[in-house]
Amino acid sequence: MRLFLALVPPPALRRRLGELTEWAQARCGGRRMPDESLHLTLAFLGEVDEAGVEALTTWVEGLNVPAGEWRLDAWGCFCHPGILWVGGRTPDTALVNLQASLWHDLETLGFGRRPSRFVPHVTLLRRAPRLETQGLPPIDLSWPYGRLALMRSFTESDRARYETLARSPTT
Ligand code: 2AM
Repeated sequence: MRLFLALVPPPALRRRLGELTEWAQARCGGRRMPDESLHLTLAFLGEVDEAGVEALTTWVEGLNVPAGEWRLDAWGCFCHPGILWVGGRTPDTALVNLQASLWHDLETLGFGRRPSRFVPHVTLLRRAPRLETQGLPPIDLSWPYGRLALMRSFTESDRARYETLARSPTT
């Protein structure tokens, strides 16, 4: 299974991000992320075998994720694949620390794909042909979090779909 660890937005923020996505798509084109798929990836694990899924599930279900609040105040893009995202203007220390601590545990569990850089972002559009972040409206949203999700990604009818396999306890 192709797995990743993510934060899932609370419902009100998900709706707001959905509105922004709709607005951005009208302007930039491309494929929008469905509201129910919006997330922040903290660790991408790639293909994991059955024993790995079991070990990750047990670990996530016992994980203590310190509560925090991520400020979303910037638009950004990965221009070549045409990805438009929202994220923070400055690196969020709590998220950077959380990502590092997750990778510390993951490496102990035998997962070794720690990326060389971490750009916390929420993808809103993919393959957007008219990608530009200039002129998009200012944003300033808050994302309170305290739980982590172990998620599986798969393709269905040429679309990426996500399924939650496990969640850390509420903090
Ligand atoms: P994206 O939103 O920037 O595409 C499931 O695919 C999640 O894992 C998405 O959030 C995706 O980021 C991220 N992802 C997919 N492939 C990845 C890779 N090779 N390295 C890091 N993150 C990846």
